[in-house]
Amino acid sequence: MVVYSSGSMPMAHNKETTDGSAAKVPAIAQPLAEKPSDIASNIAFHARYSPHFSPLKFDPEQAYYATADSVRDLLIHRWNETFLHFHKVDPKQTYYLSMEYLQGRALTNAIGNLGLSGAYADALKKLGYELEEIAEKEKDAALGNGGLGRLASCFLDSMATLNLPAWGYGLRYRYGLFKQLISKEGQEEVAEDWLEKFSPWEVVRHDILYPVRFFGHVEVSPTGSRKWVGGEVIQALAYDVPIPGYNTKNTISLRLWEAKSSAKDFNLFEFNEGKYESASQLHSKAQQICAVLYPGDATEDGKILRLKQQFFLCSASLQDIIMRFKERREGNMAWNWSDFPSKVAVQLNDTHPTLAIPELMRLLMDGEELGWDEAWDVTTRTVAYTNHTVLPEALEKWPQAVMYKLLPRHMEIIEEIDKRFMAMIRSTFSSMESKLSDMQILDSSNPQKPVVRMANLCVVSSHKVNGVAELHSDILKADLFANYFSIWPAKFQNKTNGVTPRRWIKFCSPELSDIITKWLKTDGWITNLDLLSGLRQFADNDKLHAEWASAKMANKHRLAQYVLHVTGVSIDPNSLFDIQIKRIHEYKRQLLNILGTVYRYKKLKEMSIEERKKTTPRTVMLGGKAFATYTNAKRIVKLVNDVGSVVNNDPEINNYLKVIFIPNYNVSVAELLIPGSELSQHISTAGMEASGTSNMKFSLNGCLIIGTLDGANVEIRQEIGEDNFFLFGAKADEVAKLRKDRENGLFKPDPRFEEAKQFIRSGAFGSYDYTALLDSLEGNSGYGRADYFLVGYDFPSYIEAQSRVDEAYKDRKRWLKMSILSTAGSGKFSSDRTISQYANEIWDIKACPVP
Ligand code: F58
Repeated sequence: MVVYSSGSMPMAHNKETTDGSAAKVPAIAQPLAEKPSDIASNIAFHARYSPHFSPLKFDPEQAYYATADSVRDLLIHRWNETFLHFHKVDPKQTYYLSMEYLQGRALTNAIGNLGLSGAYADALKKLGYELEEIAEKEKDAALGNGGLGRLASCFLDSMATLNLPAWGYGLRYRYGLFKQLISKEGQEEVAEDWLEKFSPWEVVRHDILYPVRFFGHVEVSPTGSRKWVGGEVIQALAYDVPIPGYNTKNTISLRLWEAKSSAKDFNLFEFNEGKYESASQLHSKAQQICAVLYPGDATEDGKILRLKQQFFLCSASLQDIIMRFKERREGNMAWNWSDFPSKVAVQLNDTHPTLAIPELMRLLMDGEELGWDEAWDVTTRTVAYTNHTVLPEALEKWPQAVMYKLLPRHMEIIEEIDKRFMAMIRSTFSSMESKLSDMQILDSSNPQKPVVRMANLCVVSSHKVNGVAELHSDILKADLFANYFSIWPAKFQNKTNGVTPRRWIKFCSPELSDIITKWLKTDGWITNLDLLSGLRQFADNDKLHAEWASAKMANKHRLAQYVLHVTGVSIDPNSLFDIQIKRIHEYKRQLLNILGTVYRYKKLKEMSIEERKKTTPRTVMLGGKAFATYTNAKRIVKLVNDVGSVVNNDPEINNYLKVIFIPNYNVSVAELLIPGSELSQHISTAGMEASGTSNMKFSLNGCLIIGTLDGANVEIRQEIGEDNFFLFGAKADEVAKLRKDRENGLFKPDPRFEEAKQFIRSGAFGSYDYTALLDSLEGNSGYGRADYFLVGYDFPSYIEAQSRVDEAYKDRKRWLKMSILSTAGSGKFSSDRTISQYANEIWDIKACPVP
């Protein structure tokens, strides 16, 4: 521990005092420090003069905050330079609107991108600390739920790295995604408070404040112009998070909106009368908006709150975008609103920010006095939409009644968009008339529950619509949006997802990264991931094999320590590390994994000791959060834990099989798990996973994949080679017929599948009654039955693919070669590639590097 005494420099206790090193560090502000001694001084300065804790303390936590403050100095400098440069050049800019960002930790990433990891490690040593120990103190910023949120964060890293003029916009949720505790009952959720102390990475912009209205009514003036008035008005205040690019000065912003009420909304009179709640009503309404990510929406109030969140993001962001556009045109008499799309691109990350469309129309028409046609032209040339799911239950449909109540003017605009769209179809594509009811934005087919179909509004109003992997984009064109595709073929694109190689290999697996750099004789692959293909020529090289194996083993040891720490179970680093980490969902089929594992356990039990010795020892790890109200997902979590308790405590078997549920899976945990993995499971029912992105992270880290032909698996397999991918299962185009066959009683379950289910039903894994969960796999029809996700159909081919894995693992040379080829084939899956394609093919923006 290090403390500093008043009047002197930070002082080191214990071993540090013996050589007095920490005592020699003067506390001097050096915001642009890049040398270890200067950095140490700047950290010491922040520990003393930017205090967040009582004086005289310099525990790891204080050291973390002081270190973050020091890094922030340099980020703010670069941020200001970037902002000024963009202001001067005035390029077209992209605004990425997303309800989710899964940023994870920032410290290691920031100093890595700044090229200062070594200097910060040395500086902290002078203060008596190891960088890793300090970095551990940071809480994950988990303002998201899964792949969609993490994709947004990878995209920001790539936008900054590629020097693109771009901004992220989101909400500053007080409580991000819940923390998952695992007890005897299964998953429990507790609030994860990333702001409990504070975040050193955000800067509040007190000058960036916009009013956002809810409820109220529309007033029509004698000239016919319309204005939304009344209701409640909440203020949106900007908090900016710096996003440094890798190896560049460019540092862009993630702007997160916070909801606030103002002092005039506080009724002092009522408060003094003792009416405390009504006196601060608006204050508490404002607090609700950004309180939590995905508040429950079973009730009407819940729905209103979610819609408020969405509108809050859209309205504040668009007011900000318009303000910036106008500010840059000041003094220039010649500008026109039709120039807007040549300066502004708005990307909607799924349908959650759809309200940006009617809000932009409203701001242009009611605020800037444009006519409908002009406003529509500007809006449609500005907005583009990314779809991330084809699951019908995930396609947003808002009750029209709720929308009328909360956003009366926007509903008028949506009605008009719908009306004009239908008229256009009738006049221009009359053959499509029979399809109109599917294509309409307003769906009133159920008069009890008329809804607004947000995806339809997005497709009609965007100039580009994209899916996130080739297969998914094909399904959009052939199925979900087939009617629109037939009238607007040029509108539809594919943008296969990617991940940032900085966070997902360079920083999380430095050992493997160094080996790659050594063999490729360049670190250029970090920003040009295609260079990884250069590893192919060494795929059989024994020296590379030895180095590769030792880096993987070091990562496995690190992971084993972590598993011991969080679960108390010791795992064998010589066993095959098999990992499935993702949100728990029936379509992702964690149930298939655990049923396969149960089957493996049963077969091991039936073997003689000699036979067991010939098997491939495995450690099966699963992790992921189940949405709090998703009952079957929670049952799956419980089952994995129950199976683990039995298997891990079975002395006959636990040298050959361990089953671990990794609690509280998040970005930081993924950074430990992925580098230590050897096999990972991406086993969704074909056609249901839009892309997947962890598959890319695993493959990049030399982990082999067992998977279905779904989402980006298809492209990963193409890139790394069919021989290096353990494929099984039905194909996407077979799924509909298989479901039909089942309905007609034509499905014959494999006896191995029956055996695995029966083993669970027998009570082998404790007294919990799994009937309800297992019954979802039984029967040929009925809600929640008939195995909609085809677990039973795919089970035999899954078990067989797992046997191929076991055999391949026994051949160390073959396995290492496959592992190297996985990394070598991962070049395509850099988010730099994805973002370049968005920039060129959708946004039409160019790099704007700070000189
Ligand atoms: C994910 N969607 C897709 N949605 O499932 C995944 O295949 C894809 O790789 C990823 O997007 C990025 O494109 C996703 O994460 C959500 O989390 C929804 C948020 C709103 C509530 C329902 C889930």
